[in-house]
Amino acid sequence: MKKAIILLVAICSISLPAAANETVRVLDAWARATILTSRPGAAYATIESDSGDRLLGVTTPVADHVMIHAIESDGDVSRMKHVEVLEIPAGQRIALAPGGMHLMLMGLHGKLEEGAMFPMTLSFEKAGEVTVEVSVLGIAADGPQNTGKEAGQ
Ligand SMILES: [Cu+2]
Repeated sequence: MKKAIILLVAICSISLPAAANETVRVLDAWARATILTSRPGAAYATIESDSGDRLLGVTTPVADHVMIHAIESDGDVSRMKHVEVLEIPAGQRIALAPGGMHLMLMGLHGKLEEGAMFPMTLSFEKAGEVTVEVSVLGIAADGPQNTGKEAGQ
């Protein structure tokens, strides 16, 4: 009986989403719903790597191209800065979140509708390509834990 349970656990861990890779993990990928296709969309995720890696680029079928953006503040003014390569230090979690680093979806092919999902492929120097499913949350969402739907949000 115990053997059967162990086997079941083993099967379950194999069927985890494609985001699970031996060296790099891309967790909680989400995007904000968009109203206008003329404005870029923004996607977020948490990335971690056991041995350290570098994110070289991102693609998705829902947009022409994806840029890695950081926020740079200069006094009261904050502006977006294009990041060519995002370093993922070993054992650290890099959180892409509203108000900070994000993936800018340039040239959206259509509105990102709340509740929809779309694939996004992240290319890492060592781990190669990691494709994740991105959940589209509400336009006021701050993340998968705060979808902006709770009272008072
Ligand atoms: Cu941006």
